[in-house]
Amino acid sequence: MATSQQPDGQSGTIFSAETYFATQPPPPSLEQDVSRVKDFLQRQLKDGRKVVLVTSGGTTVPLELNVVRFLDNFSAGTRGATSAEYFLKAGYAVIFMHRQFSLQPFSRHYSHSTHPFLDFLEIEESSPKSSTSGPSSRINVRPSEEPHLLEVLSTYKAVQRAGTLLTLNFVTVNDYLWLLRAVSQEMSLLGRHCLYYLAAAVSDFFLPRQKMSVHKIQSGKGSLHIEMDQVPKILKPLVAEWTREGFIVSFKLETDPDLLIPKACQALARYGHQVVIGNDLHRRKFEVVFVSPKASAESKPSGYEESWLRIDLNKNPQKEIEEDIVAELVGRHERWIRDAIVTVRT
Ligand code: 9Z3
Repeated sequence: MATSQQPDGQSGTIFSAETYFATQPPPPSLEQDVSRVKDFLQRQLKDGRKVVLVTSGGTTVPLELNVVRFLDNFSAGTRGATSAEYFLKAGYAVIFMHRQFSLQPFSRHYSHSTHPFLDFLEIEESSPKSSTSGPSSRINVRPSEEPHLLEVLSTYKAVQRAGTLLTLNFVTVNDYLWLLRAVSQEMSLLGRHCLYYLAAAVSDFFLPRQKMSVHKIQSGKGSLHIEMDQVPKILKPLVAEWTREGFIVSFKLETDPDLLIPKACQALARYGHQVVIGNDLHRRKFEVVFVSPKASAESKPSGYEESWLRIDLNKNPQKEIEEDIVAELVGRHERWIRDAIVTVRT
């Protein structure tokens, strides 16, 4: 553990991933989750499917052990849940690791806030004569909603039958880190046939268990001062140690558009993974940028290239940018697998 004065005047402890996992406790459900992941991966391996880990939603940072207050990261889970559906459609098996209660594949179409399902159900009252036995009323789906519901429901049922979607939950940044490490270590079994799609919005700061108040922090002493420590840069061990050959895609969220490309390049230079998808908070639904190392003969990349993906929501309001993001990544992942075969043969 190192104490540092950071460039923006912040001070605090910087945990290495190793120190982090040696000092912070695993979530109670970890063992059970890992055993579900193992079973799932064995099945996919047998069926010869590629597997993608999609992380989705924001992490929390609890301020108390008996948690009443917490810091949260922005994310509804739309990016992750929508992308998971397109990966399933492209033939991938999906481990969907998401923040509890954030959006999920399929049910996202009927979110309680944007499209509450009770609003498209209708009650059909039967006539008193016919109600001698059984319930006197029936529930019908409003006809205008039926085609879409039928499409979503039949895809959902087909995915359930095929057993190609595994859902895991996290709440805190600590749950997220432990789970990400465990799942990626298991997935490394698949070599190049796995893809990591890290869309969750992960806190950069946390409060170590050792510094947390046991009970609810009391008011009455004026302002509240909390010093948080920096969350270890988890992409580093993910790329270098936990996943042997997986194709790793991380997301970079910024609100200052000038920072998007430099920050994406910085992440690639630091961690050496395959793609950073940059998105601006307010433009993320219709514009993203893929930043990746430029191909070169040597093992070190000779700079980075950017490619913008935009959709026109005025022309096609139903279009989801995740459809094009996933199509692009499926192509890149395929080339990544093919390149390895060529390298081994030559
Ligand atoms: C993203 O940038 C996601 O695309 C969004 C999706 C969170 C913007 P919604 O769920 O939003 O559709 O509402 N995710 C990554 C955010 C993040 O925390 N990135 C870290 C960073 O920017 C690196 S891992 O430093």
